[in-house]
Amino acid sequence: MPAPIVFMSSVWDPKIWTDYMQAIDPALDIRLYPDQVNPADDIRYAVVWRPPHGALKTFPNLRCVFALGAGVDAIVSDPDYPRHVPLSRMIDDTLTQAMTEYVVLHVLYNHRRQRDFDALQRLKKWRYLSAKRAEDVRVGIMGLGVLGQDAARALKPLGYQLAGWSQSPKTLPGVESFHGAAGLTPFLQRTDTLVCLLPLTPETRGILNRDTLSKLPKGASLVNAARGGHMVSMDILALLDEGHLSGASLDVFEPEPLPPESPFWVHPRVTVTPHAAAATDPRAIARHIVSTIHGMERGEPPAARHLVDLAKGY
Ligand code: NDP
Ligand code: OXD
Repeated sequence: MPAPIVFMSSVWDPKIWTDYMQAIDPALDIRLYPDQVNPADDIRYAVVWRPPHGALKTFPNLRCVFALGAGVDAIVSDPDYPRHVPLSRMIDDTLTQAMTEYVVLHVLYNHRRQRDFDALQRLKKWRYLSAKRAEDVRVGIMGLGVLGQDAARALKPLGYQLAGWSQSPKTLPGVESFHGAAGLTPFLQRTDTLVCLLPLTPETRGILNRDTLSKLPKGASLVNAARGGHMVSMDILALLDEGHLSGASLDVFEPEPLPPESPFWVHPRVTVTPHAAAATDPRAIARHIVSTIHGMERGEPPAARHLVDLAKGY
């Protein structure tokens, strides 16, 4: 009998994922949480996106949890997460490429003043606005992991001065590396366009606040494609109104969906997208999950590259 798998997501339509998984292996026994699951079921694997806290601990024979995305904050923040169970997250070229496209688009959008041109177009005003040369624009990427490194790689040929901030130092060609608490202020002080690609952890929650963003040079712009929980929204709105920030491209919010009354929707210097920077390709996820389950059933461990460090929370 194949090992039973539980699928838990209140956000995604399970059929998309289960169909792709069962197309690869029709024998997979996938049960939807909570309706198709009994406490007595010998559930071995869980495929999850924002699972209800406390739910995973009810499966004593769990061998692996698969996150349907790259960010695992909604899973590791569960105080009852069974910490002996490996958590595998999505690392996939299609996801990485999509995020890189979003970052390049919005770095250019802010640098080339496209928000201003869009406003002028609405007024039918033909007006030239100058932009700095790319080589004079300093882009700083917070988070130099899978996504941050690929974004840096794609921005490099455009000529930007690049730097990144991470927990540990990095050696990446053409990217100045800053790290740790001591590296944050000098990193911010040299950054004209700040791109946030950090995981959301207790250390990074609220990191985009008045104190940190005030260290950016006046007129800097912000691109946040990581998590809404990184932002102190009122601080960002105030810094935009004061002109300290010239613009913000925001893909993620807390809560999501962004409520209709949020000032972000209508702020003239803010570009909102609905957590659309980098959706995961369900076929790629299905291939990864099914091949990992097959390997684990043969006694192989899940691929180390995908494993979350539960102590670090990402
Ligand atoms: P990784 O885990 O590969 O990289 C995280 C990076 O952040 C690492 O460089 C790490 O440093 C750094 N970091 C973590 N904590 C700190 C800290 N306290 N101080 C300084 N640096 C820190 O993650 P990914 O690149 O795969 O993904 C990043 C995030 O992007 C996800 O967690 C998710 O929230 C978001 N995301 C958003 C999507 C969207 O559609 N908007 C889609 C996919 C992901 P070090 O390298 O030293 O460990
Ligand atoms: C992810 C996301 O973390 O889509 O993969 O936000």
